[in-house]
Amino acid sequence: MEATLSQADPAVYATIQSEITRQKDDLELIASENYVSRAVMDALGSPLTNKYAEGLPKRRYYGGCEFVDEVENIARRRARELFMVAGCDIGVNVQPHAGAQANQAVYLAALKPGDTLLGLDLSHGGHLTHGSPVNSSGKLYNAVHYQVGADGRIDMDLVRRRALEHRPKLIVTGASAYPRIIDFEAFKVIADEVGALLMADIAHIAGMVATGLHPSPFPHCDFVTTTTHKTLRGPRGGMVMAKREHMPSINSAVFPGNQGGPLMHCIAAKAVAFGEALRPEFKSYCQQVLDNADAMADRLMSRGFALVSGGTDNHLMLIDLASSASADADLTGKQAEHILGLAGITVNKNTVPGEQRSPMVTSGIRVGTPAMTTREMGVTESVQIADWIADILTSAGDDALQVRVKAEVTGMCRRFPIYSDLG
Ligand code: DSN
Repeated sequence: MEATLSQADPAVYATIQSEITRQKDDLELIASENYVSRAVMDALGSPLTNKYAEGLPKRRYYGGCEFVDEVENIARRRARELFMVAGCDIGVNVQPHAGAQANQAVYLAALKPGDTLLGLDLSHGGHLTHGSPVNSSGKLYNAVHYQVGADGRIDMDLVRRRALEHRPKLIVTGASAYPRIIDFEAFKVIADEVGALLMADIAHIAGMVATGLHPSPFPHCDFVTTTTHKTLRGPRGGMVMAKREHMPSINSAVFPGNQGGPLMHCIAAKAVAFGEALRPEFKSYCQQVLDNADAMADRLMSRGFALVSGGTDNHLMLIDLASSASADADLTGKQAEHILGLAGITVNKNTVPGEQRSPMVTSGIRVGTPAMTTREMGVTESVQIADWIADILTSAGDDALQVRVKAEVTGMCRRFPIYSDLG
């Protein structure tokens, strides 16, 4: 019972050590990833993982919940403080295990099987859980989609036309690969015109919303879902917020509708992360995330790369390789991800609007600044990173260049260390 992980299970311990080294020495540019604080990790690794606590604080199906009740209430209180706007009373459920479960809970609360939901097309920046045919949201519900226009921005006229044509019960806004501000107010006008409920999935932009650097979905939206581990920099997990009148149906959709016992160690870690996000330093961090993305986007464009929508307003950008003057026209997202990975730069391949290739190949890559900014890298480093990306993508197959860039990447990462006492 008292043996440490290294003593009890050297095989698992070794993989964790290798992953710590990878996180320390490689440049993490996956737009949905970040580095949590040691305080968040301490909560995650705590004995709260042992506790069953189905139900809500003071209304549990198990005994011994007095302390986990307290921690869940702290998490709910802090989340409300982060996302509440004046004059709009909201409730919060911090139990969803992930963003997908948060979205499922809203659908279960708002829709019946066969009802229509209208969301952003996956290949135009949407998410699997916004009605993809391979996800339960596209199997259980009649999912229809809107797209971005030729300028790479959500086409609000098309959203309105689709809404008038299909009369959805729920309109879903939010994205997982969309680089521009989302106009929640404009969505609300359309939702009201067709009598639809409105949901925003702010998983990617939650940090900016919490700090006022992106417009809030409240009071326009009925439901707001998020993950807690992207720009919000908390543990992996999800959360649903809703206007107060929807909370009874949201709470029962989370449990018993979708989930069993909540993960109380994750909820404690969410509470810690929300506390961190309420501090003024977190707003400075989110502003730096935006400044870094802006600098990186500008440099990539000046090096001849085409970005979907011609730039970014947020923490991410999408390089459209097929439209980039500088990239080899045949270079796929899969190949780009691979050769950047060899140079210690981690990104993900991503579909782009009008995609001709499969999601496993793609014509684009998604690049984001939340994790590198947590290391305290700034605009100078962002420009250097953009140059490395441009060098690698314009010289596919140049092994010597990959080796040189990899060494420089490691050097930069060591100047901006993380988890100094680990690994
Ligand atoms: N996998 C997340 C992302 O990378 O955006 C969304 O679920």
